Amino acid sequence: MFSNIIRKTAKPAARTFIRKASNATTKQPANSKRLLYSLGGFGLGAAATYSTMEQNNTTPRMAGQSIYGMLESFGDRLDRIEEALGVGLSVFSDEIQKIRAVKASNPGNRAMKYFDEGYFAKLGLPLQQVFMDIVRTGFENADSGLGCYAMKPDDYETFADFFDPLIRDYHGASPDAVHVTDWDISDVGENGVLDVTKLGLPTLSMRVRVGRNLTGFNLPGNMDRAERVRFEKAMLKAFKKLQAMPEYGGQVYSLTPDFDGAKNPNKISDAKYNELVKAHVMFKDMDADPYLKSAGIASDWPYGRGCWQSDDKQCIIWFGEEDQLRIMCMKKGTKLNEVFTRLKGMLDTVESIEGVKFARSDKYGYVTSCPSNLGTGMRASVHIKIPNLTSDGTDKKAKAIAGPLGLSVRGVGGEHTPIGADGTVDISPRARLFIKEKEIIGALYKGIQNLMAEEKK
Ligand code: ADP
Ligand code: DAR
Repeated sequence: MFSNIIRKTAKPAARTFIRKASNATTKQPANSKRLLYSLGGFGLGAAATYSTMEQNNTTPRMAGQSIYGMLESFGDRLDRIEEALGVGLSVFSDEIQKIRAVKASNPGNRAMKYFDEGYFAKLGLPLQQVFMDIVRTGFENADSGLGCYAMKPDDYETFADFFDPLIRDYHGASPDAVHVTDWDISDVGENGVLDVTKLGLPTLSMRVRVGRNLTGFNLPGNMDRAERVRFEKAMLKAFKKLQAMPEYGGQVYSLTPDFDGAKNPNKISDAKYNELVKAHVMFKDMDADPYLKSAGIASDWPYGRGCWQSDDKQCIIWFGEEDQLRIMCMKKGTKLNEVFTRLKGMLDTVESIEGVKFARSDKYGYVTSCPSNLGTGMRASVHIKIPNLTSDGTDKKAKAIAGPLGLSVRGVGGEHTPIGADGTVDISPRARLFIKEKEIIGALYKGIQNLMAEEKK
């Protein structure tokens, strides 16, 4: 009887309590659990005590001790049942059921594939709450390929038993691979020049972006509105430095309605926002991405979201998207190395600014929200017309050809968007981790060459 009462009344309260406790600390799972059950048990004990007092005409103290003692021993027995079953029957039983179902229905969903109930049961409540936040996108979106986003920069270490095999599976890496950072393209292409005119191609829209996250802040999935605004304010100092440099200058475009009631000097209108999205300068409202939404990355929209763009429009820094920062260079041209090298210069400038320290892992290089972006965080892309490979109006044939060439195909609006009516697609190397930056830009050039050979067949 009590188990049902506890489960029905204490369970939602428990979930709220754990979420708050796990954000506050991940250090005393046992204490939080005791506190959790005691709170739940105490509330019920008070109610049961009152009814017992009336029936037995006893003093509150006597009645309370007998009921409370009973609830406490019940809590201990529930713990032992959970341990015996090797899984938390308490506040996460609904999630565990969903995980079991997706694990069976979608074997390609790597977060579900690598979710181990015995491992989860041993984590303790606050870490279990963080871990559920990490994999929520996976059990809420069964078709996920990864199905997880880190919540804190050190999650890849904290939950290494889960993340490491998942990462090496996705990136096709050996158990002992370690990421190496190297931007030196002097031996790539023709002495570092990668000119698509050599491939018979005209001017293309070229873009190289990296995801970066600062130490000292949660990753976007775990930020609340206050932290998102605090992050934006911290980045304003960095943007100010860039604005003072002639080679950058630039303008901040912010979506944040206000700063705790104070006017936001960089706030833009909806019309300006839509104009910037259309120009591929700003990112789309993330609420439209179910994967990001499940992970909490789209929460508190539009607070703490926006971008800085240089005077010449070629350098852009997003803040508040899937990663805290997306730093990119984009221009129309034929030399891929130009956007690559300009980006490297901007990154060195940004990282030299006081207070800016990019989160890195010894094993995985630069830390990003999604394991797919770890390492370099780099996506190097071109918009290119392939009317033959898209003659059916879809990206199906193009993806079938590009996949084995190590290339991703996206739409003209980026991830999860359709291809252009004229057959324009966004092509980029898929690899981000256990590959050097210089190799990615070289792979883009080689990928374009191979894809165009298929297009001409
Ligand atoms: P990300 O590249 O950061 O992973 P998306 O794929 O959604 O995110 O792309 C973000 C925006 O950048 C979209 O508007 C997309 O069209 C634009 N974009 C990506 N590559 C290019 C490119 N080579 N030229 C112009 N715009 C691009
Ligand atoms: N749909 C998610 C996204 C993975 C890669 N794209 C990112 N990170 N924007 C998945 O797990 O498949």
